[in-house]
Amino acid sequence: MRKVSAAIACGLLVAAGLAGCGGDSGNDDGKITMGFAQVGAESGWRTANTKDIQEAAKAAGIELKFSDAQQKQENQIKAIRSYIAQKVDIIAFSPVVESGWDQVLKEAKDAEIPVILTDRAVDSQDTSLYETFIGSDFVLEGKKAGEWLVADAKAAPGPVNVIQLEGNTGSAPANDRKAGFAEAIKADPKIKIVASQDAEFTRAKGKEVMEALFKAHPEANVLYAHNDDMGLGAIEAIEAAGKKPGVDIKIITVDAVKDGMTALADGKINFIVECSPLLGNQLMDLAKQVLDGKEVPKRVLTEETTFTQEQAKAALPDRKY
Ligand code: GYE
Repeated sequence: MRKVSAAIACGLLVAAGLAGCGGDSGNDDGKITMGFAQVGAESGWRTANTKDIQEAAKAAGIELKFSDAQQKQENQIKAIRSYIAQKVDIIAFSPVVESGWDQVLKEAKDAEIPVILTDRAVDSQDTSLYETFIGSDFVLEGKKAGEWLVADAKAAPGPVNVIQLEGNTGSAPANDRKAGFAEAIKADPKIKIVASQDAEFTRAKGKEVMEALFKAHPEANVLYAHNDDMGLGAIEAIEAAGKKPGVDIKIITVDAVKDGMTALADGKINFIVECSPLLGNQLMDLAKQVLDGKEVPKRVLTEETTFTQEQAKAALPDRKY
């Protein structure tokens, strides 16, 4: 086990000209233990993210304690508390929702265990409660989705009526993808969101909610889903209603996991905004830097692109997740 305080003390000794802290400043057993509190296993994105984190920890020689919160904040808080009790060296987690973290983050801080936010943000005012936040710009993702629709709607003869399937209520990607999209579609008053509902980022809920919303809004001709999985579930509902996904109802999703990209290449989805789940290597690097007492940027952004149907066909053979 090692502590940041030890790393800092070591830094002071080096600054004072005293040698001998070794490469792994201040550790007692040389091994880093990371407690990772994952959101759940709700989507293809999440499965790829978990696998990537587990593989990256192994490659970096970091011992990983892993927990799955089944999309419940209380489970994640419990997991974090248990990592504190186990005196792990560092905690990383992907917060299910944005609010309600201050107390448990203070407990980690008091125990001198640094915290890295992966993938999703918290809304804590006190940013000293975590070292850094690594992940995507979800507002930008929503904007890219909306901008595609604005461009596509130029050719539309009549109203563009959108059903929106939202990710979990209160989660950073749901909040931000909704806001970015709303901002972008302001450019064309012809585009209206006729219904918008939480479908929990899962395929099953995507199908169920789309069934209900489409029944209530048969005038809908666009679906914007905050992730591929909800979009894929909705495709089943659209087909069951006797409509053609990608043609009668244009579909825009976020993530670009393999199943989503396959549906895009097959013409059932029209546009996907990429969100990369491959955060593992960067996370392990940041953890090592933090534990070595080095300054790390407060925000580390993931780079990502977008895919049309043609681009999906070209990218699919090399898609890793
Ligand atoms: O888009 C969705 C997953 O937080 C970026 O969570 C992540 C989102 C991702 O369930 O598929």
